[in-house]
Amino acid sequence: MSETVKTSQTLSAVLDRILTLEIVRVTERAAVAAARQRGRGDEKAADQAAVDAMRRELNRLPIRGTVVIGEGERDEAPMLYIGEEVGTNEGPVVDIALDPLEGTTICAKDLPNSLAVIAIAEGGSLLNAPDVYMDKIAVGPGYPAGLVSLDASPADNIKALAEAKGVPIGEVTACVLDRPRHAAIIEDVRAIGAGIRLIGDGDIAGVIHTTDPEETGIDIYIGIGGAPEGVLAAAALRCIGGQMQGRLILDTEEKRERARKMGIDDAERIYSMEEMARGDVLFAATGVTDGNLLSGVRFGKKTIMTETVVMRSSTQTVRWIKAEHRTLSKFQ
Ligand code: VTB
Repeated sequence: MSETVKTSQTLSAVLDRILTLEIVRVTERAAVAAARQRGRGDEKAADQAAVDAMRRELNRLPIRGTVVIGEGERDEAPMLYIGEEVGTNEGPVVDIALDPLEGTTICAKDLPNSLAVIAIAEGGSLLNAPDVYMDKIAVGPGYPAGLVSLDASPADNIKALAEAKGVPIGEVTACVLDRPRHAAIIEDVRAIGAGIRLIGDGDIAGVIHTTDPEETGIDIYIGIGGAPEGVLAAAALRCIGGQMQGRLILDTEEKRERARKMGIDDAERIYSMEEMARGDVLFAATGVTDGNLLSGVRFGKKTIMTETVVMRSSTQTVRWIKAEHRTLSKFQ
């Protein structure tokens, strides 16, 4: 058996047996810290609390991890910046994509679907994307490959989806971030009679929601959001199934230069879900505020309750973990 095979088997075993539970702790802690700031109107305080907690927990994991999607590029983020090394420095070499508080504004206003999110994959297998915008399209599992494409118009994508699903166009709902930049998409989609769920923030949740339309009422995600959130969403979809494409918006020389430094030379390239998150990927998200798929953190008299989904691409196992935490000192 060659060294490489041995290493990847070891990594696989570690991802499965150890990290699946370990990463739940990481998102749980971040979610609880953020939830203490829920509804306080202070986005920065909520984000900082989540970052501190996530970093503390990550540094206890038996990994040699590099943050490839993080709080920002080194000069703008003091903690969990892109390139920061985390973990105990023993164990497998892994790439980490994280968003300790996805939807800081949602959390500050205590609106639905803010999450603490992380993805872990073998070193070198997550797209190193700069913190720019990304054009995204995503649908859930069960459709023929290549059904939707960033090269097609939103209307054509929705028509194709309605046909594949076997429903009238009027029964399709697209999730779109509520931003002026999406006026044309919104018009295009409404003109053919489909519905739009406008969300204020939180497009990782928006993408994940396409995987369970019966529960969420969302069939397709379309529009421009953060590139880091795009890679995290791709990691999640790799585990649950579905299709996604992303294209970085590198519309200035400065952005193209930042991308080049991360190894991206083709500014127009469309990335498939598999190109954004390759190999065996673990993904976990804990609800901070209540949402369609996950309840938010609940503070009881003697317990703190959290709800987390943790999944793995190679086995497509999706675990829902409702936890009652009684050692509250751990969450101080
Ligand atoms: C999205 C969304 C995030 O940023 O990526 C969005 O998922 C895009 O940026 O929750 P703008 O807010 O600049 O439009 C967030 O809303 C915040 O990070």
